[in-house]
Amino acid sequence: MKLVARRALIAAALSLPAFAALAAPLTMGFSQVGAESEWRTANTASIKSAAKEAGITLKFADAQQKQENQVKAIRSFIAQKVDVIAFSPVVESGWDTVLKEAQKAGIPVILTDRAVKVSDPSLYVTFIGSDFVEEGRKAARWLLERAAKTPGAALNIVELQGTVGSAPAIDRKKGFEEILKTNPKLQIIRSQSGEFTRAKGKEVMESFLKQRDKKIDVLYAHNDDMAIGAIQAIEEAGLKPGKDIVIISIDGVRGAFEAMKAGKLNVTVECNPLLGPQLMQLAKDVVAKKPVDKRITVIEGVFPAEVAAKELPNRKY
Ligand code: GYE
Repeated sequence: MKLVARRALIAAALSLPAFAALAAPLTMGFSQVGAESEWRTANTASIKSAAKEAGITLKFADAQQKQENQVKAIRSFIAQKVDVIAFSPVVESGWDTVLKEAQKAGIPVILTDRAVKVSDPSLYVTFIGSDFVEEGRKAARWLLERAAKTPGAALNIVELQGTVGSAPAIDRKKGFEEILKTNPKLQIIRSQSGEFTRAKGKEVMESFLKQRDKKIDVLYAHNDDMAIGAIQAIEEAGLKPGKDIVIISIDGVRGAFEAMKAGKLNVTVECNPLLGPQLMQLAKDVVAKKPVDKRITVIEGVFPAEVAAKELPNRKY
């Protein structure tokens, strides 16, 4: 074919509406939980940079840990007719109505990081995130192994839970208790929410330490930020974190590795926040109506203090 004729053909193809629709960048509405922790900051950065890289137009809304703000954001994404909605639900329940609205508008929904409890699973296409129950089990297994070195010794555990009603708080408690049950000498004596933040973690730990009826041997925090806040409270109470009180937490953020290096935290169970690239690929597949798995999990490890110094330079968040 002559060059001129080929050019004419390409020009005609480019003006076809179907072609234009294919070439148009995909728009994603993303409702984030908030900015409560180091984990969340890394997660947000990963989503924003991956969207850019994938050529996806991202409409990003921070819900400041409030479900009502997430519902508002999702409704506004529906009104703006985005191609796909992704969100990390702050709590598990109460999503049916707004997800039905998205379904009615024909907009697919992808869950990231946290799961929901809905009456109809077709209200979302897929869920990508960690297995929080398994993270709780890993935390307890580490403790059981440590306790096996002093057989028969009783250990009093205090627990700092994440946001009330959130999937990671519910599941990390469940997984931890499931394994803990196998050694009745290990007992949770107090358990309260520290809302996944340093400030609240510190405040709740202070109140645990004030109740002097029982000695605290172990702290299990559902995330590193609360553990870091609690470390401060423990030091202010004149105790040595990591020694007088053994501390176990979850996430594996840089701050936790630094605390382990300083001997103040004993172990962190990894929870990978870098979900952006996978999420963008999923969004493209979902919009293109390719089949995707309903549940996509992330593979993660456990890092005890002994490996902290060696691992720290490799950490990406
Ligand atoms: O562990 C915590 C954050 O949902 C996995 O939320 C996430 C949790 C994470 O605030 O640090």
